[in-house]
Amino acid sequence: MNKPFENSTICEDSQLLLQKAARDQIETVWERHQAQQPQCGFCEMGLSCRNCVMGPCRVDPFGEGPQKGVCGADADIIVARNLGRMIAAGAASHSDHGRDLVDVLGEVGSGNGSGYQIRDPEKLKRVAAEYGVATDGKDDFQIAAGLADAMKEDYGCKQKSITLISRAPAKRQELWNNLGVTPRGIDRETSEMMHRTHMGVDNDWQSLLLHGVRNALSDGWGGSMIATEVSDILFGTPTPRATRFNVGVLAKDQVNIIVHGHNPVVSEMVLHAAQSEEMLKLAESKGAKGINLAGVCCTGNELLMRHGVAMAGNHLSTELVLSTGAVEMMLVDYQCIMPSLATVASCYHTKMISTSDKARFPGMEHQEFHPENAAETAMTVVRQAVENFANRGEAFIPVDSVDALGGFSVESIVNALGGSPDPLIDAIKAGKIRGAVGIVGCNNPKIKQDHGHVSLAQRLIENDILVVDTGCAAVANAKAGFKMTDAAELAGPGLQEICGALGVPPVLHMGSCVDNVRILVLASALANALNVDISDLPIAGAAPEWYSEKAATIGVYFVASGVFTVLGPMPPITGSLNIVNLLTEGLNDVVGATFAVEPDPEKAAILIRRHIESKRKALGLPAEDV
Ligand code: SF4
Ligand code: MSK
Repeated sequence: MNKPFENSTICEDSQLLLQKAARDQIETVWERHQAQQPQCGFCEMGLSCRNCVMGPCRVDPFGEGPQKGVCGADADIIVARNLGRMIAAGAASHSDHGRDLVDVLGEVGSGNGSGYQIRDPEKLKRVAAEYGVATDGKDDFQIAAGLADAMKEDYGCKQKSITLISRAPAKRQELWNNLGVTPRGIDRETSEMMHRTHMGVDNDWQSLLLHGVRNALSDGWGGSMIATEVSDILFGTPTPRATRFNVGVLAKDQVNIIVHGHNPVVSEMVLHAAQSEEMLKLAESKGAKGINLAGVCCTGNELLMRHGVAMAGNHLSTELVLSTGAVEMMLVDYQCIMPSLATVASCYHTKMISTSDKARFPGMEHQEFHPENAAETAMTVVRQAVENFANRGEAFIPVDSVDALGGFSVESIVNALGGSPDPLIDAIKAGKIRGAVGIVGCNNPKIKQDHGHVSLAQRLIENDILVVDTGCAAVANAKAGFKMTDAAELAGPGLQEICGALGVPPVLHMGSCVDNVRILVLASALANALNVDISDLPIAGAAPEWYSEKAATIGVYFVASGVFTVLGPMPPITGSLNIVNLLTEGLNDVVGATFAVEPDPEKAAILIRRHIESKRKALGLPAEDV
């Protein structure tokens, strides 16, 4: 007999909590997705436009109705403009997150960042040197102030190109220069995309897409890379550490606080407050055995990477975590936070707190965090959470958590390899590891929760392909048990041997969504060591369950950096065959990599294995037929 909700999710905790949510009459993302059926076919194909009020317009894909919008834009132009705006929104989101961190770095440098510190002074100096910021005779605070100013320049348009693009292999930089897609300023490229897609500006679909590449690169090698580097400087560069996953990380006898969103600026402070003597004593006085801070989505991944904080779930689990009735407070910052959460929380005792001026939610209490008040505000909200413990009704925590290892920054991977990428390269050359794949991105109710991530990861590791992952994919693979060191038993013999020798699992957690840039840096290190371009490496990317505009941008900067990338859900481009052909074939001649779209993870695994073996062959390494 089928288990209830097994068509919605492969996760036992989600299946059991969906039953509980149904009993409690909680509406979830799956029901709302069902209620939207059938979704608009014009929009799914990218063929609708509402960029001006002569419209909205749509182009008939069957050739019977209108073939042009009121302004005369055809299917190619409309699809390209829509995709361009999607990339711009994704780049703006991650890069604005990066800017918030740069602001905190600047405040710390000028002595106003109460509670924030420089946790990785060595990285501060290393990145400062890349930016040409003088460090001799200066203390960490002066260097931080100088680096923050230099990074702010990257957001504007005073330079010819953004600074960290120099981390890419020389051949890749040259290719970007020749194509005219080297990003000039982070904000500039996003702003220019909005300009180009205004009615009557850029009406050449190829030129629009080329700017989409430049815009995405401004995020991948700009805003997101700054976000990751500054997070490491302020909060520490991750090192491997033990942690736990799934809704079983909630504690029946403790105050449970969940952090949700993306920016560690808030969650780091909440963690410190939750660990303070004062709050622990208060919790004890209220009959709780402690304060249990756990995460969902990427702000949770940030804390996991640096502190081993446990993760209760990924994107599609966020409502279900609340339906346990065991959460005293959920604090949110921004991105991927469903507006429905406050409604779900209102059915239980859970307090919902929004913390960012730029992300407000109906039904949530707003407690704004700024560098100068963050430490104090964190204590205030944690106190409220502890006081709310007395209001908890019956809690339903239906599963035990799964153990895992997280915290694989590029630095910690290189350390695990003994200080250089050479052992990894030797293992790839010898064929013990066939190649490496980054599995990234979200959940999407169009795909059974975690099925895409987990099935793909399983097929890859059993074929000796090392998997690195981030974001909600990383949570999915950890829930499935792939991040325990003994998960190496699930890998093929070559990967198993390497994992055993290094004491690492076959799937390495590299962090949050902005941390996809760690994968770019690792790929560059491998390419430089082999004296080839990234597009020559036996590597690939996959976003099996993506939903977000940010994921679209990540996909474009991966491909533009030379990484073949397989998407699960189809992006809204099928209204233009020209654009489908360019993205899935033509880009190979332009950037040496393409997209593929394959929702079935078994077939996606075959596509990726074929690609990896073809790259091995081209490098003169032993290759197999797939
Ligand atoms: Fe219609 Fe053109 Fe306006 Fe778009 S920009 S809504 S296609 S008139
Ligand atoms: S949180 S962008 S659902 S990975 Fe980064 Fe998850 Fe995707 Fe949000």
